[in-house]
Parts: sequence; C-alpha cells; structure tokens
Amino acid sequence: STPQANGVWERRKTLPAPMISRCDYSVWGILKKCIGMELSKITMPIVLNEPLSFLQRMSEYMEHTHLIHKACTLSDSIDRMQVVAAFAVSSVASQWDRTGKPFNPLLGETYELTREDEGYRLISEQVSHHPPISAFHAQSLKQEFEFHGSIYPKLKFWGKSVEAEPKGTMTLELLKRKEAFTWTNPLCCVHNIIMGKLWIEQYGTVEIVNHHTGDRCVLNFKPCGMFGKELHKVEGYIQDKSKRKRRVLYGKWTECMYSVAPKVYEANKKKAEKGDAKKNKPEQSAGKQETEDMPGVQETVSVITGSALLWRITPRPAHSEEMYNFTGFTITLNELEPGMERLLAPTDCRLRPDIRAMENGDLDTASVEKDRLEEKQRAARKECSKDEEEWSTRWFRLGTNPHTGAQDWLYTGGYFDRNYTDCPNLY
Ligand code: CLR
Repeated sequence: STPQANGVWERRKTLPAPMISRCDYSVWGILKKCIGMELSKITMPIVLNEPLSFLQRMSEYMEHTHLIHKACTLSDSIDRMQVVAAFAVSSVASQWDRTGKPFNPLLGETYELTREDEGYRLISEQVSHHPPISAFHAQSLKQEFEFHGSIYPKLKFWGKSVEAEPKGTMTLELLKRKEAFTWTNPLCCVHNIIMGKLWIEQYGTVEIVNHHTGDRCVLNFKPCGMFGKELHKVEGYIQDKSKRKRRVLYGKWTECMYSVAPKVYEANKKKAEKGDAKKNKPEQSAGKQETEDMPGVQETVSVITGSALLWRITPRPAHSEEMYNFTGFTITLNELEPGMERLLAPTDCRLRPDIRAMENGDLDTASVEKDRLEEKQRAARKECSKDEEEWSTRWFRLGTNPHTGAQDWLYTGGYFDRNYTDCPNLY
C-alpha cells in the first residue's frame, strides 16, 4: 500500500515484484504420467502458479459490478436481462490469457472483499477439500442485490490440454424487484500444455433464467474452431415467457457485447452470406499450421448498424504480461489495505505466507511455506478424524437454492460482525 502525496490512500497499480519466469520448466515431464487423471491429485511445480488463491480468482467475477447496479435501475425486464447477460459474460473476461494456476485454498480458508466505492462486499470460503468447492456471497451495501454461488472446478487432463468445468450455479437477486437470475459458467480449456504457448478458451452454452418473469437468455460461447475464426465469440438471444425472440446478443468475452433486434440481425446475416459467396474466401489461406498452435489475432467484432453496446472490457494495465496477465482489478485483490490486518479473519488468504512470498518474488520461501501449510492441513485432518469430529464450515451451509431447487452452498450470515471465534488456525 502506497500512501499518496496528498495523504489519500490509493489501491496499488502494480504487483510488488515482477513475475517469475517459467521458461526453464517442462510441464510435460510432470504431466505425461497423469493423462486422464483428476488434476487435483497432481502436484504441480509452484512456478506454474500465480500469487492468488482460487478464492481470489473467483472474486474476479465482481470486476464489472457496475452492470448489476445498472440492471437495478432498468424498468423493462428484457432490458434488465440483457445487462445481466453482459454481466455474466464480463464476469469471465478476466480469464483471458490467464494461464497461471491459483493456489488451492485450504479447507476453511476465507477471502473477503469490501468495495465501498463499488457499493458491495463479498465473503468466500473453501467449504470442501475433496472435491474442492469454493462458495461466495456478495451483497450490495444498499440492499439492492445479492450475488452468490459456488464453484467446483472439475478438471480433466487431456494430454495436450486441461479442461475445467466450473460446476455450480450463479444466482443474482435484484432485491427491490424480488427477481432472481441463475446460470452456470462456461467451460474453460488451457491449450498447449505439452509445448508451445499456453492459451485459454471458454466455450459452451450458458443459459440465464429470470425465475420471476420466465425470460431466458441463451448464450453460446463458441469454441475456437479450425481456422480460429470463432475465437472468443459469444452469440445468443433473449426470449420471453411466450418463447418470442426479443433480442440477439453478440460480441466477444474478451472485448465487448452488443444487443440488436432479431429482425435486423437476420437481415444483416443474409446480406453477409450473399457477400461471402461472391468473395473467394481469402480468410482460408491463413493456413492450419498457425491456428493449431495459437490462433492469430482476430479482427474485432463487426458491429451491426442499430446495435446497442452493453459492455466493453477495461483494457489491461501496462506491463500486465509481467504480472501474470492480471487485470487492474486483479492486481488489487491480494493487497493488505491500511488498517485491514486488525479486521481480517485469521483465515483470510491475504495472510497466507506462501502466496505472499510468491507475490514478493521469493519462490523458494513460497514453496517451503506451501508444503508446510499442506502438511499442517493433513495433520489437522488426522487429529479431527481421531476425535471423530466432523469438519464444519463456518460461514456457509449446504442447503437448497430456492430458485432452482438444487443443492447449493448458502451464506449463513454474520461474517461482517467480525466474531472470529471457532475459526481454524490454518497458517
Ligand atoms: C475459469 C472461470 C470459471 C471458473 C474457473 C474454474 C477453474 C479454473 C478456471 C476458472 C481458470 C483456469 C484454471 C482453472 C483451474 C486450473 C486452470 C485456473 C477460474 C489453470 C490455468 C491450469 C494450469 C495448468 C498448468 C499445467 C499450466 O468460471
């Protein structure tokens, strides 16, 4: 934390130390024995990590919270749905080029994020170790919304790539309208594990349901495809209760999202197809070689006349590539703000010595500390089972999501009363 000349404290804009290079490591040497295995069972060299806990990486869903505030102000339900859809897309935008592995949270680890300026606070907890499940709950400071969910990142190792399926439901409640939206996040795949440049893809269908009005939004995160033509593209539509198509949404999860009337979209598509038939498709000469390794930079989204911009990404800060490709928001997540140490729960991952050491560029200490914490966790678990004690989560409990009827981790409240008795000693 840097006190400013005028005495006003500002969040940091860079990490304390430059990123540690991973050039000298062969990921393949470690991973070739593990094809088809649950990735959580494989110990990976710490140099592949980024100095964040998975709880913090999950909190990156909040970077574009202004969109939720916007949705709260709109009186038309289709208008609200399209901004909520933009929020759902924006919430995974920070994953672009992020090929570092966050630290696995310890059981009972927490992370809080209070953003008075953005009007919300968030608390998250690691609620299960095997399988790893992280739960979060964000609430607006003015009782306008709640956004909560849990993630079980189910990882599959496919040889050349690692695929992550983020199991768990996202629920956004707009409290004044008594309206709830739910969806699940797209799949995430990290390519070129064996050699070449690592790159990230997100794909799959995301369906957002407004449980109050019956409106639905279907978003298709497109896989990159043969020639990389579809790279990062997201396309979809909103339909109302009577299944009438009301809007078409299009854009890229790395860039922006637009909304347009279905008729305009269809007319434009027809026109484009005609134009394409006349051309002799120069795009295809791009060659397969390049696209298999890593697709080249794409032309940006071509905007259809009459579209409305729903969201545009905040550009990455300068030298982001020397900071694990973090966004400006991400850079601030592990910062110890002035006075914060007195307030934080002892389980907060800002207090993890291994992550802190890595952030400061001290990989040896990070590695020693990581081993120590994991050993400590194993010992605690043994002790627990000896006494036939069941581990119990502190801030979340397993219950039923009232909107989907499915099992979900629900916040039990009270974290911000800051009574930390019964918190485990993790570090
Ligand atoms: C992507 C956004 C989803 C939630 C989610 C779940 C699992 C995460 C994934 C996100 C990002 C990529 C991720 C993955 C777990 C492992 C993987 C962090 C946050 C890393 C990049 C794998 C590193 C593999 C090494 C061999 C390089 O909503």
